Amino acid sequence: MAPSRAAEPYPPNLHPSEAEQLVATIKDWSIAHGLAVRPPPAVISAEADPQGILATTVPVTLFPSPFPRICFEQAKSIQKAYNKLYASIAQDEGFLEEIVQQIIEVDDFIAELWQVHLKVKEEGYVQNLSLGLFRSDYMVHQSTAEEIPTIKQVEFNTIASSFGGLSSQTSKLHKYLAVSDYPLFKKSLQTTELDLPENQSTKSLALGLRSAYDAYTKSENIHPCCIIFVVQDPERNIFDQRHLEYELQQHKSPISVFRLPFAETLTRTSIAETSKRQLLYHLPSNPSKVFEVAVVYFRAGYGPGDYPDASAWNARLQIERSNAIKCPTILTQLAGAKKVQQVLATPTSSSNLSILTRFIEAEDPSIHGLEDTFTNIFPLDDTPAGQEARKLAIDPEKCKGYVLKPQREGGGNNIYRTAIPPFLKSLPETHWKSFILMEIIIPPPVKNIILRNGALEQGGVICELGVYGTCLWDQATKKILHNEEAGYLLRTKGDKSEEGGVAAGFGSMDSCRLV
Ligand SMILES: *[C@@H]1O[C@H](CO)[C@@H](O)[C@H](O)[C@H]1NC(C)=O
Ligand SMILES: *[C@@H]1O[C@H](CO)[C@@H](O)[C@H](O)[C@H]1NC(C)=O
Ligand SMILES: CC(=O)N[C@H]1CO[C@H](CO)[C@@H](O)[C@@H]1O
Repeated sequence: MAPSRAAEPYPPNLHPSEAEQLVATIKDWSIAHGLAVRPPPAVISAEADPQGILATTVPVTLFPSPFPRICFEQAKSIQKAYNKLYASIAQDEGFLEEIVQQIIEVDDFIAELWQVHLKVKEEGYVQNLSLGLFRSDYMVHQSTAEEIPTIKQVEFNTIASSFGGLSSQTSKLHKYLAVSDYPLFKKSLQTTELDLPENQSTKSLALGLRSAYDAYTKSENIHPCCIIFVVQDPERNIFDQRHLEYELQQHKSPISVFRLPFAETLTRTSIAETSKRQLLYHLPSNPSKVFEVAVVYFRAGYGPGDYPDASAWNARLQIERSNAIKCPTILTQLAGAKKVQQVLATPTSSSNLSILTRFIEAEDPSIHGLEDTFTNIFPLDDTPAGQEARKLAIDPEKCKGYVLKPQREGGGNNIYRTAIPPFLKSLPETHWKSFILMEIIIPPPVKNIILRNGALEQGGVICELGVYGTCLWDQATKKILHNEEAGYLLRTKGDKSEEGGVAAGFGSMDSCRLV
C-alpha cells in the first residue's frame, strides 16, 4: 500500500468554515447533476409536496473512501467470470429446481416464481435470449493490519441491481471536488494525489440494454420497438433509473424507453396473437399508438411486496411468456436466490470437486478467482454441513464469527454474533433451516464524513463495493453474445449500523480512492 504522506489525517480535519463551503458545493453540484432522490416522507411530508415536485440530495461522503487497489482490481477482474457463472446457473434448470425444492417450504415467493416458469415452459418459451444486468457486492476482509486485504462476496444481484446511474455521478462529484474545493484547504488532496478510478456504470449498463435491443431488432418487427422499465410507483430512487434512460436516448441512435409501473402491466401491455407472442405496449396518452417491446428491464418485481394479488402474478406471467428479452427471466432471478449463493459457498471436503465445476470447466482458471471471493456460508439443515453449522451457531464463543441471515428473499433482519444462540433457542429446531449462517467479514478501519439531509455525520465507516456486469446469452445454445464488466458502486455506512442500503436510509453513496 502506498505510504500516506506524513501525519496528514484522512479525511482531513475540517475547520467549520471549510466544512460549510464543502457542503454548499456538494448540495448544488448534486442537484445540478441529478445526484438526487425524491425526499423521504420523514424529511418532506406528502402534504408539504402534494404535486411531487421536490428532489433532495442523495446521502454522500464528503471524500472518496480509501480502498485497497488490489481488492478493486481483483473485483473487476473476475466480473466477467461471475457473469458467465450466473448465465450458466440460469441455464441449468435441473439445478435451480433442486434449489427451489429445498426452500419451497419456507419461501412462498420463490415457489410462486417457479410456478410462473413452469407455466411458460409448458406452453414453450418463444424467446431464447436472456439479459442480465448483475451486481456483485463485496466487502474488504482484513482481520489484522498485517494481513493482505482480500474481497469477500456479500451477495450477487441478478434483478434490479440499482445505483449504477447515481454511482457514475458520485465519482464525478468527487473528481470535481478534487480540482475545485479540496485544494482550498488541503494541498495534499489534489487530483494528482488522489487516484480516482473512472466509473462508467451508467454508460456500460446502458450498453448492456442496447446489446439486447439490437439483438431483438435484428429480426422482423411488427411495430416500432422500445425498451420498457418496469418500475415501482411511487419510486424515490427515480433519478438513478432516469440516468440510464437518458443514456439510451442520448445515443446517436436513440431508443424509445417507457416507464411502466408494474401494477399497470396488464392495462398497458398485451400479447400479439401470433406464434411469436410479441409484447405490445400501448401509449397511455394515445392507446392506438403501439410499440413492440424488445427488452423488459425490471426495477420492480424482485420481492414479495410487489405481488399483492393474483393479477400481479398474471402480469409477471404475461411478460415472461412474451417474446420480449427479459432482464431478468424468472430463471435468472432465481439464480440470484440466497440459497444458490450458499450452495456455491458451502465448503466441501477436499476430496470433493468444487460445485463450480458443474457450471465452469474444471480446468478454467477463473474457478479459483471466484472461490477466493467466497465467504463460508452454511445451511442449518440436516445435511452434514448443516449439522456442523448448528453446532457453530449455538456455541457461545464460535458464534462470534458469524451472522445469521433469513433464507427467504427480501425478508427479515440479520442476527449477529452472540445474539444468534438465544435467537435460535427461541425457535423450534424445525424452523432453523429457514436461515443460513455466514462467516462475518472483518473490514479494515476507515473514517469518513457523510452528508445526509443537510447534516454531517463523521466517524468510522464500512464500505461495500459493488461491481456491475452485463451479459446477454442464448438459453438454448448457451452461446454468450455479450459479456462485460460494467463499472462499480461504493456504498458506505456508519460502522455502528449493521444494515446497509442508501435508499433504506442507512448508507450513503461514495467513490473509491485507490490506495
Ligand atoms: C461430496 O460431499 C457430499 C456432501 O458433503 C457428500 O455427500 C459426498 O459423498 C462427497 N463426495 C465425495 C466424492 O467425496
Ligand atoms: C430457441 O431454441 C429452440 C430450442 O433449441 C429452437 O428450436 C428455436 O428455434 C429457437 N428459437 C429461436 C428464435 O432461435
Ligand atoms: C459514465 C460516466 O460518468 N463516466 C465518467 C467516468 O469518469 C470519467 C473520468 O472522470 C469521465 O470522463 C466519464 O464521463
